[in-house]
Amino acid sequence: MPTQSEPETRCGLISIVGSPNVGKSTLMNHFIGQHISITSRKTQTTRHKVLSVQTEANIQRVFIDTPGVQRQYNQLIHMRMNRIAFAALDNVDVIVFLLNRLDWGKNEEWIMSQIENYPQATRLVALNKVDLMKDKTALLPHLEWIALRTQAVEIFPLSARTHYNCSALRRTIDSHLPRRAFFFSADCTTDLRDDVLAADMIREQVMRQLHANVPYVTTVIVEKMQSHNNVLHINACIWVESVGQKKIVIGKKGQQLKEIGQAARFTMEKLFHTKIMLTLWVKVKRGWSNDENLLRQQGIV
Ligand SMILES: Nc1nc2c(ncn2[C@@H]2O[C@H](COP(=O)(O)OP(=O)(O)OP(=O)(O)O)[C@@H](O)[C@H]2O)c(=O)[nH]1
Ligand SMILES: [Mg+2]
Repeated sequence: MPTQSEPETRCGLISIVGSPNVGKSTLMNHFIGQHISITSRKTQTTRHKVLSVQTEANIQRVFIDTPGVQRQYNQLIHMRMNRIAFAALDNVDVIVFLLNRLDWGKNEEWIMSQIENYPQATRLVALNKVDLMKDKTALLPHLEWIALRTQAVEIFPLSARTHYNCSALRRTIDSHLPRRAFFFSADCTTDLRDDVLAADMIREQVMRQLHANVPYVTTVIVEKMQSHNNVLHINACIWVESVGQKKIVIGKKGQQLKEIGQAARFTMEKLFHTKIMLTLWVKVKRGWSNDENLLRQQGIV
């Protein structure tokens, strides 16, 4: 029961952190019931911190999805992504360390050592993608070891895709949120700028539709976003590193670029609740992933 001086509401910051591709963004999107953070089968899909807010009765959950962190990297962008991810653990109330099933290697050891720098947060561990495990009893002997290794308050085998056990994790998160006033207004869903969200939705399609190396050498910058006669006009540029990559993104007679644009427009229309007119260009800039200005424009600082 709240005391007289304590507010009736609970509110807190929950960071989801882990290796690339373990399902952090899928889990956050499931929790908030919206596709705010982009997802794909490829690693390094999320490049910046994605904050989303969910207000339900007297509880406000502020989720922070983070880029997958990597102990070893050789580009400025990866160094920035690591920095963004760990900075997102500052002052949070709950850290959800997400693993891919029982995968535990040097990267997870390193992430754990970083998480130990944030003792203020309740530490929860979730083993995602257990829908891919035929024999779930194989989990049991490992849960104890992971509990010891991580000193987690609780461990949750779950599936962000099938939603198995996700509500148990959510209930535990709720019980660790402090009694305090809401940080955001009840109708707020994210603090991301619309141009950053739009650029992400375009890059999501690049990640999903193109194969091999191209998604990793691609970035998207929205240059104009303007409403006119109830239509949101968005002009965006897809930056790649070479002329060959530009040809792949455009495709035969522009077909590939058209498909990227159509799918991105579809997700953006749902997100922004309006009709969208999307114009895309592809430009070449060698070494953009080490380019301070382009990274800054995408909020990767
Ligand atoms: N089978 C299965 N696949 C999942 C599950 N959760 C996520 N995935 C898939 O795993 C892939 C990566 O998911 P993301 O949510 O983008 O992973 P992430 O950890 O945010 O990745 P980065 O942002 O690159 O670090 C996608 O293809 C998801 O559909 C799950 O519970 N089960
Ligand atoms: Mg992600």
